Amino acid sequence: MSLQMSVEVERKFLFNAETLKTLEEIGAKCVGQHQFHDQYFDTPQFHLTLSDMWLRKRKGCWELKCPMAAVSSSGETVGEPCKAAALCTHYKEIINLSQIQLRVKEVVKDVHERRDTETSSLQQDESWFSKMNLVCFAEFTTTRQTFTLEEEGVQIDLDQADFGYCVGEVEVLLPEIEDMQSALGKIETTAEKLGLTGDHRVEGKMNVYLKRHHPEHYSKLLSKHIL
Ligand code: V4E
Repeated sequence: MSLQMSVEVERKFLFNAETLKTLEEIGAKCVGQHQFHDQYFDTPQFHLTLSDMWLRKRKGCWELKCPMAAVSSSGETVGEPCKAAALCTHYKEIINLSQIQLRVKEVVKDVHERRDTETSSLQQDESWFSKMNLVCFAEFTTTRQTFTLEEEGVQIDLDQADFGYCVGEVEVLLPEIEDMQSALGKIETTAEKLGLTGDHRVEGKMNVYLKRHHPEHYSKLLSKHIL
């Protein structure tokens, strides 16, 4: 991803051996397979994730996913009447480190203010997150096969996490202001082409990881309807 800030709209799905055949039949192009290790960070009190903010380090780079205000650039509430909306998630993705630090600081304000008197620099090096009392709460490696469906402008990822969970996702990346409805339409069309039938959201890797490894954290997120 090259944009400093973008909106990721995606629908997760469960896949099997047939999915590869279907991808070929519908004209999806395989653009490669790669592996990455993710480390997710939060305070011990879960300030970030309980605000639905997901801070991670992937391939040496910081990334933050956070909720998007449900308001369009014209000030109207973004309507999401189609079935696709209920099955999709959309998050703002930030990869600029200063912007990430600002967002994190807003949420972890209490902790940060207490520690501000102790140190005042160190924003560029790796100690900024320990200063904000952030610790790694989840880490896993994913092997990802990526496809594109050019006529729909979507990316399709097939992920295998090293803790034994496989999940696919149909994804559209938008510059921030662009139309959510068109992204949902592209995802819905692709889902139909792939023959996806489920009418419930499919769990992501993090859901399954936390349920297995950190059930208390998982329950807190569930009770706030974040997962
Ligand atoms: C858990 C979570 C987030 C962390 C990242 O999740 P995900 O997009 O599943 O990871 P990945 O590896 O596919 O990232 P990518 O390479 O696509 O950038 S971000 C938002 N959530 C919450 C969440 C949710 N509540 N429900 C579902 C279905 N997914 C995620």
